[in-house]
Order: sequence, then structure tokens, then C-alpha cells
Amino acid sequence: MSTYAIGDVQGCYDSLMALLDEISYDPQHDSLWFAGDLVNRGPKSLECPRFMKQQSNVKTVLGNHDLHLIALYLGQAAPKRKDTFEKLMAAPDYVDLMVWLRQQKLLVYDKNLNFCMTHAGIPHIWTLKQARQYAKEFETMLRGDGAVDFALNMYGNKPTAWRNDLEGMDRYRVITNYFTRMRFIDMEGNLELKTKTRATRPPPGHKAWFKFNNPEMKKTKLLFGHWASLEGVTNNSRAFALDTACVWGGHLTALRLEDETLFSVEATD
Ligand SMILES: [Mn+2]
Repeated sequence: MSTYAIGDVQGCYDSLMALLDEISYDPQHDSLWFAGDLVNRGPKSLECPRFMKQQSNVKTVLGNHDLHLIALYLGQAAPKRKDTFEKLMAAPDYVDLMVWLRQQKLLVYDKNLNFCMTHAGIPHIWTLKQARQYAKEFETMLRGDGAVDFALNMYGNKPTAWRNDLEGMDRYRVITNYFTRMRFIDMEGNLELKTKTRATRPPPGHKAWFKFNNPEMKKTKLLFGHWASLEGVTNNSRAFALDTACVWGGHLTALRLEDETLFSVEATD
């Protein structure tokens, strides 16, 4: 009976199967958490969500690629050149898979395990309570009719920082930018969304989000994906970077939450 948190799969179904083999995954007893970006760029964006939907003990959070797919599904975004959604969008269960995807969360928290998972992280300007509240706000919107309007308005880097009085699309956009796109941030919480380098090369005035002192992180351990160039290194025993660049020929990584043991396989897709 173990819980494994797995980094960005991005359609790398064969690597996922190899990793599940490596950890001797037992669907009857084990649980799987996925850190988002379940689809895109990799070759099997249909098979990955199909597999996750079939399992009874899977928790996932949405990543930027998953939100992009939802926007395409809702007819509010143009496909990007590198998207790999053709097979998924032509599949007989496409709509079922999208209904499932829209039910997924931005944040998963388990009090007993003392882990919280989001795709990109949690900014130091939010308490865990705030983060859970904003995630829930967004999740409720995404399941309803408001999602169409959001999909039309989700792209963009502004506003750059959280304010309690933000409303409507600005509020949803900044919530998703923190949860699904954040890497570098400044003391006031302003996001810098262009730089994708390692944590040791921040843009001036900014730091990797997990380098800021966040009292919540002394209590709760954070799992995230999204930032492949970290190569799994945060130098912070409370922040676990799970994206090890599987889709770029790196590795697919799982962390067993009960004892913090890492497992990984080489990319095979
Ligand atoms: Mn991502």
C-alpha cells in the first residue's frame, strides 16, 4: 500500500508503463499521483489520460499543457505547431476523456501523508489555506459554463502578481499562472514567466519560487513538476521537483511518499 507521485508524463505512455513496472505497481493497493502535463509533445497523449481515467486510485493536477488541451476542446484556442493531440481528438472516447480532465484539480493535499502537489508550485505569498481556497475556486469554474470564457482569456502573463481584490478572468489567469507556469518570482510575488533556465540563473530581482521563505513549507512538503531544467534538484528537503524531462529523452521519476524513495526509468518513447 504505497503512494507514488509521478512527474510530467506528457504523452510518454511507454515510459509510464516501464516506470509502473519498475515500482511493481499494484492497482489493487497502490495509489498514483500525477503532477500534471499528462499530455502533449509526447507520442501517446491519448493513451495516458485513458489509462489514468481507468484507475480507481489516481489523483492528478492540471498543468499548462492540460489547460491548453481543455481550451482547444472548448473551441477557444488555436492549435500550436508542436501539439500532439491529433489521435486524442479523433478518438471515440475524446469527449469522455475531456469530461474527466475537466474534473481534475489544480491542487492535491493529503494531511496524513503531509504532502501537497501542484503542477508548478505554491508561491510564498500564499498560505496553504489560501492556495487550497483559490484552487477550489478555479476547479469549480472549470467544471461549469464559465470555462468557455476562461479558455478564451487564459493565455497571457498579466496581472503579474496576486491581489485579493482581483476579479473575473484576471483572477483565474493569475491563479493558473502560479499553479501551472511559475518558475521565477520576486519578493512581492510578481511572476517572471519567460525565463526557463535552472534555478541558479534567475532573472534580476527574482528567485526560484521554492527559495523564498514560506512558513507553510516548514509544515507541509510540496511536490511539483513543470521545471525540467532543475533535473530534480531543489536543494530544499521540503520541495520535490518531479519533472525529469522524460519527453525530452531524460527520465520519468516517481517519489514514494511514505518513505521518500525515488524511482526512475529512462525515457523510451
Ligand atoms: Mn508544465
